[in-house]
Amino acid sequence: MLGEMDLVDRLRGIVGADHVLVDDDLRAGYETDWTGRWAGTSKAVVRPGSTPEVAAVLRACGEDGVAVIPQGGNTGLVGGSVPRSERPPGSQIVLSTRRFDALGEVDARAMQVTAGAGVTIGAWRAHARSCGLDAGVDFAARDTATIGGAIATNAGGSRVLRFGTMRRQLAGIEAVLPTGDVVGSLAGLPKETAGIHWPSLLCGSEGTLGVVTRARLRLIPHFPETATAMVGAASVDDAVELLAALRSGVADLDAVELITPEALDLVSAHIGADPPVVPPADGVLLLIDCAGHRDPSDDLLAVLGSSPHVVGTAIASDPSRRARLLDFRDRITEAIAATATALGSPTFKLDVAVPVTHLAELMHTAREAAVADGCRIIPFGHLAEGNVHLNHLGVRDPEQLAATVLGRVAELGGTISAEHGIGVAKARWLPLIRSRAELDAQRRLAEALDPLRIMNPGVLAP
Ligand code: FAD
Ligand code: LAC
Ligand code: ZN
Repeated sequence: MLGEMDLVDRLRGIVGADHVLVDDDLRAGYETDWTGRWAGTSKAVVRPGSTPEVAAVLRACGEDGVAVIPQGGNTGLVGGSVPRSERPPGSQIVLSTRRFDALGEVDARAMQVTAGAGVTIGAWRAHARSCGLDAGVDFAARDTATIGGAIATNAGGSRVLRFGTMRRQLAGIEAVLPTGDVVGSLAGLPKETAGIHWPSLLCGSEGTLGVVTRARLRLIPHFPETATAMVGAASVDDAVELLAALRSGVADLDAVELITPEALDLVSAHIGADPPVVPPADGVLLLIDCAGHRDPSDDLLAVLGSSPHVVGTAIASDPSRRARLLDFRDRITEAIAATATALGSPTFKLDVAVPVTHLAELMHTAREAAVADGCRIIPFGHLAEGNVHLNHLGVRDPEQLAATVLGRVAELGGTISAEHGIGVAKARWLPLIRSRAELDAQRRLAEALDPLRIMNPGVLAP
């Protein structure tokens, strides 16, 4: 074991002294997560600027048995991107990918682009749009969340219904294994059957198997004609019926999102705007987004007009009115965070999904559990994937609340992590949805790739 200064000095030698942050105030922004719930102290924040530098950093940390916490935009909501509070500061570093911010030229013929792991989702989208194309993944943290973080968490967002999660956008990957070996390809072949497919293995591994440095990303057509609707439904079950009608009747359907009255109240106050549709008592709102080469309004209106499940509609196709409608969905998490800050206590977040048929039952369980705890619940989410984000303010007994809700989710055939990842926040509940055999196999795989066990300790590990 080499001394503390030795490792910091060697890291300075690898990435340059300016990119090894050791002062408390310089490290601070990298050491607390977006929610304020998770924080820890590290020996240093290291910011490599090239793939060989990442490899050398991982080798140096391996030699000293120092853990590496990969970090992109630090917008993750499950505590996986910041140092562990229970570990000694000297035993862990943060490896920030923010300097991997290069975007290659758009390959219009292949409809692909190569992006550094530190490129933001918003920059990927803007780059694609500047060439008449678009990005298939989008979510509210777009201007901070990175390609590497989105791959590591297999991020979802609003367009999953049409274009899938981050996994489906991946045509190639370059990553550094904990041993310092570089794997993957950025050639972007649409298909290849030759053993391990690195994008498949690494996507969703939450920084436990290696550091993603670059990715070859698929691009989608840019659909300039849009129609967005805010619609009321009398119940979650009615909303699910309407979802089915939309999926079969609207060819250019991009997103069907769920806004509950609790979320609507909060976001309306936060953005200072009244919603054009008020949900019926015990009902919900749907935010429906369509985009096509031709105006999708007629298709959308035909389905909404013939559905018995619609109670109130506002529709917009011009960009500014559409953006105003989308804000009621996009800015809910921000509104919840502002409320939590005002209350001085972080939100207790669950991110669950069940088959849509069981969504109403799950929502009922979640609301009852919140009443039993005495906390305030703000549910919302991605209706098309049966995915609700359950946000609890002022929770008294998070363990009991989680046991009730996550236990029911598992019974209903759902998942305890639809898109945010397991991180450290959900690790203890992973056995609810993964068998002992699956968890053992996952551990053995991590040990094989990371024999010194330096990558993101505690994440994905019950
Ligand atoms: P970080 O937070 O830095 O890291 C997340 C995880 O990935 C950590 O475990 C980290 O160790 C690992 N990691 C990061 N970079 C790398 C890398 N290069 N190589 C290996 N491992 C790495 N998520 C959704 O899926 N859908 C949404 O709709 C959505 N909306 C959000 C809205 C808001 C307002 C906020 C704050 C978050 C939202 N998120 C959403 C969660 C979050 O933005 C995503 O999980 C995102 O993918 C994280 O990206 P990041 O760059 O911030 O990653
Ligand atoms: C959203 C994040 C929180 O859907 O996943 O807004
Ligand atoms: Zn979400």
